[in-house]
Amino acid sequence: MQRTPRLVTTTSTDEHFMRRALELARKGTALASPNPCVGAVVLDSGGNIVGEGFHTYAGVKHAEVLALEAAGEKARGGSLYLNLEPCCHEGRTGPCVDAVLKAGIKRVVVAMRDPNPLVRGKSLEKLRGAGVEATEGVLQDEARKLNEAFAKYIRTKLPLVTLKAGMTLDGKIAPPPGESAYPSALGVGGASAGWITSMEARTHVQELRHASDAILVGVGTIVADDPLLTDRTGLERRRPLVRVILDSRLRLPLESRLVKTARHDVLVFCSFAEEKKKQQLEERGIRVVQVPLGPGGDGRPDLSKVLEHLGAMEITSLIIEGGTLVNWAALVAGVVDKVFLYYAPKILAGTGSVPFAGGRGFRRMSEAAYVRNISLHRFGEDFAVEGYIRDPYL
Ligand code: AOF
Ligand code: ZN
Repeated sequence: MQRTPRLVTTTSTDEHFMRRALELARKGTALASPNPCVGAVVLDSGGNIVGEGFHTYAGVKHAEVLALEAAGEKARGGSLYLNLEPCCHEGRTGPCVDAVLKAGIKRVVVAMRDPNPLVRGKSLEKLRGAGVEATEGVLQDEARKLNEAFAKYIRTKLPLVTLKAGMTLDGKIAPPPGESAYPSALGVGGASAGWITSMEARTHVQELRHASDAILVGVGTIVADDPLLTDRTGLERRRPLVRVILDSRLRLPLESRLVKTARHDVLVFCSFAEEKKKQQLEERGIRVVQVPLGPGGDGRPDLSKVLEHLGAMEITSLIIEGGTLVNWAALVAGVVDKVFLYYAPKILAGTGSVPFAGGRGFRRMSEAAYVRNISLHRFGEDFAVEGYIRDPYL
């Protein structure tokens, strides 16, 4: 009789517990920022889980300290799994590396080094110097992806910028302006008047928003679509999603849904502020910030100044959601770190429909924005391309 070969799945023990640490870390999404998402698992000397923890900014304590506290004396002689190297500096809390040593942990497994310039490998060295076995790099790719916004922010004080758009296969984000059968509340009609992408894709956009600290659109998108720009996942977040509008001449309609729902979570960047309009917006709890015009000569606020301002507010991630001119402005300014582009299996064709990125466009193939390290996703009938124009870790 022929024997059927047994299928053996080989997930190493280290990967198994690191997966759990990452799962815990993800519970910190929208709660840990501007700090990283960190999860920790403590095993006793027999390899049993005796403590777990994850970081939330409001909770202050770092993940490893929570897990060590849960384990108590059982941690002695045991091991610690963490998706991020422990810290070795005095911040809002003391150096975790000392807590690890004090608990008598014999082996530490981390997925990645802490990109924080105050740490960056120092804790691993300290552990090894104290005779603790320290392994790094287990599920590193996943860990780096989870904390890519933190990595960029902690080194540059600027948010990670994701350019997001939903479009047809031929790269159109809306039919010709003014021709929609369903005009928006503000009477113009545009991209949202009849969705391009599927419900599944739009549900995923909500997840992107949930994991982001801020969202930005141009005032043209407010006039055309009257969007709310909110996180509607229903999941808890520590800080509201900051809604940012690029509006060089303060055209933002007072009757827009955005203005009506502003709760100190709306920020308008302008270059020319008419005092009366500024006051009207400020009376409604909207912050108006004047920044110089960008170098593009297109009469738009300087995006790098906008990002500096957001970074100073501890915004670690920003999604740009259009429209066509803002998308172009962001690309040509070189401020885009990554793209998340959703494609619906539709073709609009024609020169009148609105392209993903309008404006002048790059003039030569050699100037084109190059998207690397691509992942493909499926959302119902649609697919999405996620990729990087800049490596957040470089
Ligand atoms: C966290 N949670 O679980 C770990 C972190 O200001 P502090 O004291 O909260 O320190 C924040 C820094 O600590 C952070 O930038 C990162 O380098 C390091 N590790 N942070 O918030 C954690 N392990
Ligand atoms: Zn720490």
